[in-house]
Amino acid sequence: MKEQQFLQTADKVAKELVEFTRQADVNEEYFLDIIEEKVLPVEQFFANYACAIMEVETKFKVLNEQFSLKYDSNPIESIHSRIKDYDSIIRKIIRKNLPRTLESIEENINDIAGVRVICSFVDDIYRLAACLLQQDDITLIRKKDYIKNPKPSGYRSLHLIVQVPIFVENEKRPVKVEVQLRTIAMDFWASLEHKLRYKKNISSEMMDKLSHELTDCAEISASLDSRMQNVKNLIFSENNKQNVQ
Ligand code: 0O2
Repeated sequence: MKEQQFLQTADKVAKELVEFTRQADVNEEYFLDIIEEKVLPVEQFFANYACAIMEVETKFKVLNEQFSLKYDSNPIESIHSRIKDYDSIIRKIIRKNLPRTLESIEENINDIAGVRVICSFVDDIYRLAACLLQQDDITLIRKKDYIKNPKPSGYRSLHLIVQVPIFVENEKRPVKVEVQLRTIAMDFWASLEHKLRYKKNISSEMMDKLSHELTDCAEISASLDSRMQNVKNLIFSENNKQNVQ
């Protein structure tokens, strides 16, 4: 999927360039120079992020297997990854008033590569995050805990910006990846809220009312997570008692 997204993005950039050179009526040699100078670095740029996603996904898959052996349950329900599309990157760079260069994008946009890990329980989120961060090739750049401190909208998730090395020929490159860890309930709320937020033709009074309703729903979802966590804790402690007897 992410390889497909990467190819679509690279293809779009290449087509735009072809169109530009066609309209500018430049010769073939000049066109090939431009491809080498402009298109190949863009392709390499996105390929680095696709590789970094593979690295981080593999780390979570390995942790899932190990947890399953140790605790007899899989902490990860699913993993979804994406590369931010070219238009969104450009919109973000314009919004932040940053230079429109690959170097500036690489330095300032932290969520070009995104890995979303959907967990069963809240404690799985913190355990997985701790295990990822203690790996010696992972560097934590930034952590935002929207579970302990939810956003005013009600949004909850643990966000980590990490740097992971990828190995290209003889070179090692650090690449940033945004990891979002959430429970099924947090993901359910965030996905629906995201869909509704972009609905148009809604009056501002109605929008206010709906925002309050969505924040209430987020609290219900948080309470569900907390009750499911309690059920899990009770089952585990009962199990442990039985094993001791
Ligand atoms: P997409 O396509 O979902 O990835 P920064 O990257 O630091 O400049 P910011 O705003 O500080 O930007 O990042 P933040 O708020 O820590 O995380 C942004 C991402 O979190 C969003 O990505 C969403 O995925 C998610 N998110 C944050 N707040 C909400 C919310 O209220 N509702 C929902 N549904 N999701 C939220 P993007 O950029 O929207 O794009």
